[in-house]
Amino acid sequence: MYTQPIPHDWHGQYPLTDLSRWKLEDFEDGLGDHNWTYVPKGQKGYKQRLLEKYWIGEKYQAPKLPKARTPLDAAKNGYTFYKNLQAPDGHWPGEYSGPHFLLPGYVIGSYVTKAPIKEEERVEMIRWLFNYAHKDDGGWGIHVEGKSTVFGTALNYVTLRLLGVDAEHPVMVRARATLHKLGGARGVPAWGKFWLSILNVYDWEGNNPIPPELWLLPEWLFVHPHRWWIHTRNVYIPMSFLFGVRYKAEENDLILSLRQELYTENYYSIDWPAQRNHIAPGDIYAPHTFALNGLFAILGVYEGCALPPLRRAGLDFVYNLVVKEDENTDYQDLGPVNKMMNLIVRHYVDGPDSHAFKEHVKRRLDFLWLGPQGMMMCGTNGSQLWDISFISQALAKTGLGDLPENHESMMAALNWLDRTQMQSNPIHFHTAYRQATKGAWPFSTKTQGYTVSDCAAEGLKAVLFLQENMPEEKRPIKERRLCDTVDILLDMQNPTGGWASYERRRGPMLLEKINPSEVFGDIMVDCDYPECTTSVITALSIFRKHYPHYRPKEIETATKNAIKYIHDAQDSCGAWLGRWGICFTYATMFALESLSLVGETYENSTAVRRACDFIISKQRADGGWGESWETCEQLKWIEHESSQVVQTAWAGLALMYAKYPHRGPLEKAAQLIMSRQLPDGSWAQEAIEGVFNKTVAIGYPNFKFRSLFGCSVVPTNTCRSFLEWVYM
Ligand code: LAN
Repeated sequence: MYTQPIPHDWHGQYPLTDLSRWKLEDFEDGLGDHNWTYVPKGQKGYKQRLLEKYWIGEKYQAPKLPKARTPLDAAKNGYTFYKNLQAPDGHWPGEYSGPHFLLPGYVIGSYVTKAPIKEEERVEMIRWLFNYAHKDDGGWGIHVEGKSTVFGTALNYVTLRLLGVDAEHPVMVRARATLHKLGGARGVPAWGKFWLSILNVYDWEGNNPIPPELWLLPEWLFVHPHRWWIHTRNVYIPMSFLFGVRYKAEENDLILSLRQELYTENYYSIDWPAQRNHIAPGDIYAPHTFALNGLFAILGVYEGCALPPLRRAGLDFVYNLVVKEDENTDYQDLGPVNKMMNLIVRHYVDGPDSHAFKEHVKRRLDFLWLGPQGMMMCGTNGSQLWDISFISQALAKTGLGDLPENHESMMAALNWLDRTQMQSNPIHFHTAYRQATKGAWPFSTKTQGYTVSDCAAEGLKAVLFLQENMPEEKRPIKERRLCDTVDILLDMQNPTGGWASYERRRGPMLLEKINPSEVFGDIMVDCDYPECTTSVITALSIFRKHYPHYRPKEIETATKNAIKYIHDAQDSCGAWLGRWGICFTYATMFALESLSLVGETYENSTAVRRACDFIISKQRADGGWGESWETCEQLKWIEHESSQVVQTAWAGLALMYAKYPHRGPLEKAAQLIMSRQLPDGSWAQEAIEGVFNKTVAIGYPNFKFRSLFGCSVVPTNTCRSFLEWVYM
């Protein structure tokens, strides 16, 4: 069915599509969805904008700017360039890639449901995977910078085969050899077992049970799935459905061949039940606990005698949750993993001609992004809100936003924020176990529509700053809507004083003992994070300055409790461990911002002093900081090979919040950032910046554009942006 052959001497070195024909769609609703489309040959060529050329990695022409002499000039130059990357609807599109287990879901899900993948998308996906095959062994890891694992290699090998790459292509031969060296696909971790079973190249008997009946347990039970972290439960909902019906693709030649290619032994002689707890040693991050093995043993016995009416009731229950999730998000779904699983469920139950399945097929595109190395599936449908809120704050606070040449751009950003705030709760609310959304902002788009505490907070800050000098009647976002944000934020605080990501904490930490993922750490409970907590309390405090009459007492108490949590969360090394960025540098910047709110500085606080001493001890001779993503996995500082512009800005901000008394380290940091600025005002992409679930690195390429601005501002207004402070 695929037309273009993949030459055996092509390893992704050059694109097989005409890159100048790719277009990033601008949708009229202005909600910031991302769709890359290919203008077919024969149709009049599309005149690509700098925006597309930049992200695809093609040559673009941007004026060379006068060399910056001061950091403020450098920031000005940075924004002059960055404005070119703003979409007409006001947001800044961008790549959001890194994990290596997302595209396999896209391709397997599309294959088994026969959802078409366009020819140009197909070859660009192949290019991406070829380019990211490890140079040393040809395999893939759990993310782009990780070592080869069975999880990454088996799934991406299969993906390439489904995309039409011949098993004897040299890239495949090499990848297969690595997979076999790692023991073959038998030891693939649980989520890999699941995807391979869907494709019918792994036996369902080799999977630990995921019965949908878990949802029929009484809700007050501490193990009830509605208490799990939203990403975990939303993945296990469709997973349990597909497990419950033992969904599998029909056998065909390719599937039969994959059964030979993936294993080191005869597929038909594998003892499948013995594989349930067999995981390749190099893949394991969260080993099965005694409790988990016990639970699986009980569920295994149950599986042998599951009562059909109960199974039916369980399946109905989770199917309804799938439908509600689809309808709440216009088939976008929470993230890329549950998206593709829900798509299969809807195909299976509702059929290929159903409205639901057709919408799913369309919405898949929102997750695809074309980068310099080819086309990948992103961690979410983008990081739209996250990026726009930080850049808006930085501009407003540096004063650059007030320059006449930036006015239009800032207004476009404000209008995008206006359209993106959620003004009602989900259609299916309590019955879908959802957190309220009225007043919040999501991480990406309004369509996806999930509240995230820190995104709501950063969105609020951005709006407060952008509307600061506007008379009330001119403000697109009126006071009531900002009060709604405050209501939701206050409501989401945990009794411990901190804030989690999507919801208030729903279950005990004990639930981590039954983390079944094997490859991710701490994914069962949405617990407190210094990053989220800081965003929320800084937002509340800025809000309070603007609207002092609205719930001042509650804001004060919430802040006090949050500060206590921040103190409790400090690591013995003096820094804070990051959960969403790398790693000590990231979270320490946030924690010190929190402490600055209550006047804790280097001079008067032991906690702050210890943190600063830690940060200073990691500054490198060139003035920069560089922390490896491996810190997040190993929970101890691991130096990156080189200093990083983005982390240097974070460390600089951390010191700035602390009112670190010596200027030297900050000056050196600013100089490093300036020295890496390119003549057109941009910065080159360096190492990956973000992380999740302890083991998966994910890129935030838009972060570098803010590196010189500093990204946060404390309400007392005493801290200015990094560059201003250093050169005051
Ligand atoms: C994100 C991205 C943003 C991130 C921050 C806002 C930065 C953070 O402060 C709170 C948590 C949040 C919203 C977050 C949670 C987990 C996400 C959604 C991701 C890291 C992006 C991708 C990841 C998601 C879980 C990927 C799909 C993989 C699974 C294991 C289901």
